Amino acid sequence: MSLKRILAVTTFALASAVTSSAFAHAKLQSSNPEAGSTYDTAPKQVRLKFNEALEPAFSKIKVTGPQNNDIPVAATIVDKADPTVMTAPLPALSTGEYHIQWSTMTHDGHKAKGDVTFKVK
Ligand SMILES: [Cu+2]
Repeated sequence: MSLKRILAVTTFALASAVTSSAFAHAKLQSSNPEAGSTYDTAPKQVRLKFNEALEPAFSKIKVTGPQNNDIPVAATIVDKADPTVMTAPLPALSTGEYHIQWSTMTHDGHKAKGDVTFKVK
């Protein structure tokens, strides 16, 4: 093979590897509170379930409240028994709209983030 040919093959292989691993990014499968839901009783915890194991050091749940104010969340915990789940305890929430902003990293080093909005009656 010529050097040019080797380079072309190598580049193609690398590009394929990058493309296939891109599908392995963490995807949120379910959340509690659920996106778009309104609750009569304020939820006491955020629980997010992903399709892949999460890196605890890079996994964080942030919550903002009705006035875009930060809602203090004591800690984000990646479940030891099921590392596809992260949770955070919630303080007492009053009426209004809340945004959960999550960020994480899977074992392949890919980062992902997203948010979930819910309301308390
Ligand atoms: Cu990935």
